[in-house]
Amino acid sequence: MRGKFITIEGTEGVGKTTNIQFIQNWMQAKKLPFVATREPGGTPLAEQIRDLLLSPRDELVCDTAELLLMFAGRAQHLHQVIEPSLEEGAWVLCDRFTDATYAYQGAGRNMRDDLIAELEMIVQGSLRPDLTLILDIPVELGLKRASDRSEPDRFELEQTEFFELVRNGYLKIAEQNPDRCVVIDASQPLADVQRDINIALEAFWFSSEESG
Ligand code: T5A
Repeated sequence: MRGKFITIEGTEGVGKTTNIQFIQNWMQAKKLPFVATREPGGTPLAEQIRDLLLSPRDELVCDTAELLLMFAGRAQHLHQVIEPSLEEGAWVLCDRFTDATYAYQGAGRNMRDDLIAELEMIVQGSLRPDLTLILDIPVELGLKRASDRSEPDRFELEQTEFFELVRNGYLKIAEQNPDRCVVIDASQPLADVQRDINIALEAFWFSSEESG
């Protein structure tokens, strides 16, 4: 049976990396075969593209170049990791996917959604995540957590207003896709965030089992 595709999303410092380990533990407890991966990245080529995208640089990266690099890495990642894993019956847990493109390049950089949708169709066809956990947090708190943890990457150098647009972009995606998206209040203490993630995973598991 084909595996399930779960993505985890949110603005900077929202706690994706921290909670991915928790979700992996949940999958292990369910004895599910799974692959944990990330975007941008997930293959050697796509990781090189990630470095190009995240390294701070003097040259201003134009929006179209940024968008196309995101999808170039995604095409390789899908071809080499995501599709074959799902096909073999493994669950795929991905730290960010195309919702990040709608949120960052679409809402954040003001690129047209129909243009992103066209690239999405070319690169993914009909593939979409089965479940998306959107960790939501006030922008300032997320940026504070991210800056306490490490040096800023090229995106983290953006102004607060940019991340407000990104956050609203994610909330709009959640509103438009209630069947697959669950918004989690990530400003709570970690134990409470993980309790809510567990509830979402169990509900998804139950409905997957029901539908066979
Ligand atoms: N991007 C990506 C696009 O623009 N378009 C796209 O299509 C894609 C795929 C990728 C960048 O690329 C952009 C978006 C991003 O800017 P990334 O590394 O995936 O970069 O994203 P980041 O948000 O930068 O990821 P981070 O690793 O910085 O943040 P996380 O993983 O969300 O946060 P995490 O888990 O490292 O937590 C941050 C700190 O907070 C603490 C943790 O211990 C850690 O110190 N923390 C908590 N503290 C208190 N209470 C809680 N509940 C906490 N949860 C975590």
